[in-house]
Amino acid sequence: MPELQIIGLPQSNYVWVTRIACAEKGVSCTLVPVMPHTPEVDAVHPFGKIPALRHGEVTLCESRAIAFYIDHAFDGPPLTPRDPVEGARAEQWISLVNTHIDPIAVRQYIGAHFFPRTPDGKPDRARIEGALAPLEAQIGVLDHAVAKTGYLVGSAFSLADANLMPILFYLDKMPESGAMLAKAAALKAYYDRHIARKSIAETIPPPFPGRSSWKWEG
Ligand SMILES: N[C@@H](CCC(=O)N[C@@H](CS)C(=O)NCC(=O)O)C(=O)O
Repeated sequence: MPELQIIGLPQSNYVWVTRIACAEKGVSCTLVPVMPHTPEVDAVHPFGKIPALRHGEVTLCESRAIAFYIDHAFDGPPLTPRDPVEGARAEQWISLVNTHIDPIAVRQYIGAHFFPRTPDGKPDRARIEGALAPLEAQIGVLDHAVAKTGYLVGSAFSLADANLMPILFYLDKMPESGAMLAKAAALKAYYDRHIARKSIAETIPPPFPGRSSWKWEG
């Protein structure tokens, strides 16, 4: 069996999802920790984004497509329900998180903390302040979504949860969003329970180079 490579920095929430998918399926993978727009990535992704996958002759990009391949090419528990309605609900949540929550939570809010592009390198307060109201509304939506069963879909862990957890990990670490999460009782309980799940706990990325921990120190 050829080696399955996940190509991209482990701190990327989308790379992390694909590593959780491998762990859930019991598929061993080798991480190739490279930045976006490097030759390894550009060889697979037409726009140079991470993650990319290489497995023998198979190359793929886009986290959802990579997770589909991992789910269907290997034995092990299904990553999304095979029931059409429940499966569609999982896809619905993956899409909602990727198209609504990731742009505000990761690209705008977390990006403004970690990659501010300000002259002094300090967090970009304008971008942070601009994200707070939509972020609070989104946390409210997620809090409501997981309140009943403790999962985004049905009553079992699925790729929908795997896709959200890396974002919650970062929101938990940042000051404003950490306070919002602490107040959202159902979502906080959901986060605390699933962050201890083996597939997630074992794939938590190391802090960014130059930082000693994920604790936010400004
Ligand atoms: N839709 C893509 C998004 C991937 C993505 O945005 N990756 C980020 C890192 S988390 C990236 O490569 N950013 C570099 C860029 O946008 O140029 C997926 O699901 O894989």
